[in-house]
Amino acid sequence: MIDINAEPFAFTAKIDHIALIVIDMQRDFAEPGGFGESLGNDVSRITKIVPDVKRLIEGFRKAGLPVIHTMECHRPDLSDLPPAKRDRGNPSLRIGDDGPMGRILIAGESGTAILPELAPINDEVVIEKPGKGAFYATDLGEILQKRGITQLVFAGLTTEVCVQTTMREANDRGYECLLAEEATESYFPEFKAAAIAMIRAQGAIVGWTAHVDDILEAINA
Ligand code: C5J
Repeated sequence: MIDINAEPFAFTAKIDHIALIVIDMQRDFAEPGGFGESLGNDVSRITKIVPDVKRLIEGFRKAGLPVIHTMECHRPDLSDLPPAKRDRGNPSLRIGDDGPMGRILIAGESGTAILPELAPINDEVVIEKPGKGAFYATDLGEILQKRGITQLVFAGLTTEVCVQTTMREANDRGYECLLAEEATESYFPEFKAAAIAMIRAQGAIVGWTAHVDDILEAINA
């Protein structure tokens, strides 16, 4: 066991039971022409975290620790897309529509892919999820249980939507959750700050937050 410098207090990492989970680092959220931009967001903030996400992934790989990736996406026939999700708001492109990088957020389309710099390697688990949370309608829970994972380090997009939702799902299922601050981002800086504050408030009510350097130093010690 090793303590990671974290907020609101040290996170005691159990190195045999910890995994990194990288949430939705997909072209559709990070690149012009994708889903994120179709919702009116400025996507330029998102790509700035790629170097920090990359070094976190590489640190886990170097330490021989599991890296799990998630992708928000739907089946081509949209059978896993509730109308309430597809029809909400007034995006320029809806999920399933043809966009410049293929059909928006549809499994197998080039825009739905994970950014090439952060692509999964070898036998890393990739969870395709139709919801914001990675436990909903996926086999993530069984995979973690089988591998004896009880602690999750979180990175990815977006802090207050899919990252926070998955952290809350994980926390309720008994996982200890640590968010890597520089390796997550939102289209709205104030939402990122608020999500970080909410997560670690009230004695880590959802989980801990820590700097990438502190996490890497601990897992590579
Ligand atoms: C959103 C996500 N924001 N991955 N998805 O719709 O956070």
